[in-house]
Amino acid sequence: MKKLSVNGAEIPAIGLGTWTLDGGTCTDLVSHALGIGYRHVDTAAIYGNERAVGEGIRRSGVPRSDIFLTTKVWWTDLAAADLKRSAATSLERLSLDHVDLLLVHWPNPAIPLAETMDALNRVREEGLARHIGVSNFPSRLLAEAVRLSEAPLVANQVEYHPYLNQDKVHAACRKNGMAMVSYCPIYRGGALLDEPAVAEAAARHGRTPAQIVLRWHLEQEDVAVIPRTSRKERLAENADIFGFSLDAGEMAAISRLRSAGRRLCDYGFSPEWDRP
Ligand code: 1BO
Repeated sequence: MKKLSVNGAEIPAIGLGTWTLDGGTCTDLVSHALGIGYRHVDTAAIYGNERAVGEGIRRSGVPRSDIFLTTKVWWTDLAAADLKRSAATSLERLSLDHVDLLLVHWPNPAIPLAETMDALNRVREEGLARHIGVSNFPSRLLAEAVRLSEAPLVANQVEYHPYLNQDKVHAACRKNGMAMVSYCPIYRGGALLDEPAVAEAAARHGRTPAQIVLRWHLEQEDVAVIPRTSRKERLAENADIFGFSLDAGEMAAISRLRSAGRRLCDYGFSPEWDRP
């Protein structure tokens, strides 16, 4: 499976997103995904499923060292002591001694970013995380986070799909040698998958519309995807996107959908987003 080499990290280009999965379903899906070849799993303290994810990893029998596991610190826990406690508690729940990537889940303007980045670096130094990064950081805040971090940041995980222009964030990630990891990569299905640019490419390649959209992500430099599904049969479909490619015309047609400017995840605590 393709990996992104970014600032010393090797991130499998496709991972399993686990947001909203929990309990036995989550354990089952993580274990099944790893069993069919996934090597990248994404969770977060706020998802409430770290125990289930850890159990899925153990149940899969896949060696821990073969798996790239990400978790995240919630935005209310970004003061130094809270961040350290959050990282340690995540590991307790996962029943693991380290994660591969620890992300600041959302920025928090009420807590100095310098304090947060310093604490993140200390947690990395102590071995709780092999790599560090951020999530939901617009380009201006990403530049600030990079400047404040001793260790290179390896990823910024953001909402990204053909309905949302993330050129500025993508350029900022590339400038700093980082991956951009797309969550909600297929816009939770629905309307996007019926768009003619997507449906026509699907018919031409004999692929599903979801595979076309996931391939659209991977055609872009240093972009990884973490589609979430609660259906086992979809796991194999989502990962089977390496045997074909989209040409420039297909990429452009799908990318034109970004004029819609639709965002799924926007909250009272969201930062000021980049404008296209
Ligand atoms: C509120 C969670 C967004 C994706 O991790």
